[in-house]
Amino acid sequence: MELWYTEEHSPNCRFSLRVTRQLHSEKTPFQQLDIVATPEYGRVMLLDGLVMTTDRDEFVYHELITHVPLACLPEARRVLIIGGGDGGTAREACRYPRLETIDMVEIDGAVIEAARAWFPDICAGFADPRLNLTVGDGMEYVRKVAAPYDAIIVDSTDPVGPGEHLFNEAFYRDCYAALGEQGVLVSQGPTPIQPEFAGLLREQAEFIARTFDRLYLYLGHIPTYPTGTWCFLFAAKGGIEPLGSRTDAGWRTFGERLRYYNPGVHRGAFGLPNYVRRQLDGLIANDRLDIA
Ligand code: SPD
Repeated sequence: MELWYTEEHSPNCRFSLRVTRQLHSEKTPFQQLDIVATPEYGRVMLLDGLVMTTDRDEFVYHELITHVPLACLPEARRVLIIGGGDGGTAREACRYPRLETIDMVEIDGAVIEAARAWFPDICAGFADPRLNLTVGDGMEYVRKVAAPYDAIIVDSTDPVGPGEHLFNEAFYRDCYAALGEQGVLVSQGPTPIQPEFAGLLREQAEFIARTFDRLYLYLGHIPTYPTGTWCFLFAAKGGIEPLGSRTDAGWRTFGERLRYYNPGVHRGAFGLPNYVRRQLDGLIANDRLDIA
């Protein structure tokens, strides 16, 4: 008998993977956590039935959510990761020797433990002495934190369930306050191409645009996320420009080891299809970028 995992992307569209084994299943205090083995994408972590991480395509998401902001901040020393319990974003941040502090706040300790058990390569950064792992609510953490960060990376679940409050305006205001004079917040956003999510994306962009000095959007292709077209919101405090003349660096020392990110990907990710520009008309500053 064949076993299949199916995620409903819309009432009319489903995504399925053949499963060879269920490796882990747990109802945590926050969500349903499952890990399955699949021939197509390797091990897959599911939260509340939605794909979060797969062995085969996680590098796209984690490299994009981490290296795009950090390449724009050659002086960055302090980074905060909110969410990211599988460890992929921490792994990418730990590649930068210049980072002195990498704080990470994940609400669900069970996700961290499952990553340690089933995704040792993805969570390799957990062993880095600069990484301070806190199990707690990222929203509360950012409200109270004192020392400013250079970058805040919101590696959350979708805007339903335990990650919902990481998409509201009050949270973005606290993030703005928690950044230094020049800083960047990057948050993952929903797919722009599916009409069901268009309102959510526009609302998220409105909240950030009202709070930050400038908002940009960039795209990546993550096959196991709904539609495969995924977006990231890049919110600048001060004069940080995603394609500014100081966009650099640091990553060049380990660039050969990356699987997705490079300067061409960085520039290209900010070039948006017209339908996305229209959807976010008046909110994003991508048009000001020199990406001819
Ligand atoms: N619909 C899937 C969205 C998942 C975004 N976050 C993934 C976390 C991986 N570190």
